[in-house]
Amino acid sequence: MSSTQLPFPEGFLWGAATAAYQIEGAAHTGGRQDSIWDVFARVPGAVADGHNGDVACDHYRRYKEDVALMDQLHMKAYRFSTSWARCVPDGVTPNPEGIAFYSRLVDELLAAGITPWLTLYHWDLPQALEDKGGWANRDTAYRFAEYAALMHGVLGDRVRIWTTLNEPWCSAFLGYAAGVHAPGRQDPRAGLAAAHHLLLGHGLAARELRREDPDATLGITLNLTVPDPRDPGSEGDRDAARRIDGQFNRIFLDPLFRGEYPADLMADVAHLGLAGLVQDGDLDTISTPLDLLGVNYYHGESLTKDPVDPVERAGQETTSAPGQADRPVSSPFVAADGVRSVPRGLPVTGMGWEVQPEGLRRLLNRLQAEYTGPAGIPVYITENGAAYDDVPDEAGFVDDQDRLGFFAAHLRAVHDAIEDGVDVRGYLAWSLLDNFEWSFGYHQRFGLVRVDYSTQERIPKASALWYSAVAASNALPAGSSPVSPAEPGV
Ligand code: GBH
Repeated sequence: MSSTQLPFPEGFLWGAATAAYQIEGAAHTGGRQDSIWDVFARVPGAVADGHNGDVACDHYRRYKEDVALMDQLHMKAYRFSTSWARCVPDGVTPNPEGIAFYSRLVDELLAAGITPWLTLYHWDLPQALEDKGGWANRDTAYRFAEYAALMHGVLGDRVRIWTTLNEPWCSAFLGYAAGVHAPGRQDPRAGLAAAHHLLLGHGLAARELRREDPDATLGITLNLTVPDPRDPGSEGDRDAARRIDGQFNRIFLDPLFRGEYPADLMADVAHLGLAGLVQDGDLDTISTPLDLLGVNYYHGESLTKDPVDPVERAGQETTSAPGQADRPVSSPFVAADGVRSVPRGLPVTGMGWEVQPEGLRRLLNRLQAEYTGPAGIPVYITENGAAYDDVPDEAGFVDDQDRLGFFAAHLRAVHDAIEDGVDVRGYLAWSLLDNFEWSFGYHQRFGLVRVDYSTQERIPKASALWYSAVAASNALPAGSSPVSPAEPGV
């Protein structure tokens, strides 16, 4: 290895991630019934151009080809999710045919020497459970623990890394408060109830899995942000950053790692009924010790309470997807009236999200200092990646230097964080394949591998070839640009 490379610690886990509804298709095959995303996708204006996951990447049928592709790309681990609506279509009765798909997938991965990393919930609640109130109903947490035990009973002999939820913030607040994700409800009280019941479901499932399988590696994945006040000298901006930190990060981190909701958050949301939902023992269940924290990082936020001036508003880009404009949505921030995120002039991805690798280094340092370090557990990056407007050549090859640069800069930030002393053990790129990007449908492409949706042909992009070489050598090549040193967070 040349001395100009930046090596990662031995055994660093390199891989890629996907989610069931985003890639599988076969939405009405093998006993699968509607999830909340199947139903939401039928709401006019909910998903760009009426796209849905009926076919997606047809991974349900092409999983062998996809595992072979991962193998060629030197992936050591594959993070996938199991579809609750496929495995327990009515929310109560197991569907052996649906579960058998994941058994075949896991066998295929193990035969290729790829570690399966299973996520139990990546947003596809059986619609039958939503009909009974979904995550706003406490019962859903108990159904989730039953589903976890069911899946473990079939796959626990072969799957050793079990993560419960992917990004409960999105499920709760984009799904139940903002209405931009399924089930499309717009009720701040329901958003908070969903957040608590997701945490409870996580805790009940973690306890159950721990009891059945003391040696399993258990965790959860959170999407975390780096909230900075636009003007650190402004009291209003500091309060804006504190509120967003509370409602995005600490609302999950504190119950999980400290067994309590943050006092300032509870004061902010006092009028919305969260305290009344928390029963004796819930926080003990929720803080069941874990073996790892999965972190999904995309970008941070610069926050202010200054009112928008009309000229600035006119120039602001919309973040809603094409085809969504006629469907009014609410804010995911339930007690942060007047708070807004302002662009900092950083480069942006195809989603309009700012590219902010130094935020990842700061986030990892903060977690080590305040949460995972004291708990003595490692962090894994379970998602990080970018959508760009890919332009394939005649052979379908995409020379995505923008995405490659995004990965390089963020991996450099991870490397820096490790040198700072943060215990980061792996990186799972989002995503293996172009796929169904939720409300944006198939318009936004996050894949290392291009998918031609008319032929289902898979063609690795330049970023995939680069990432594969990084994984094979366990090192970043020379010339990966440094990111600015860690600055104090809020
Ligand atoms: C992840 O979520 C998902 O896990 C994955 O399925 C998805 O495909 C991938 O990222 C790409 O989108 O403007 O204040 O409402 C993304 C997490 C959380 C990132 C919300 C953007 C905007 C916050 N997203 N965030 S706000």
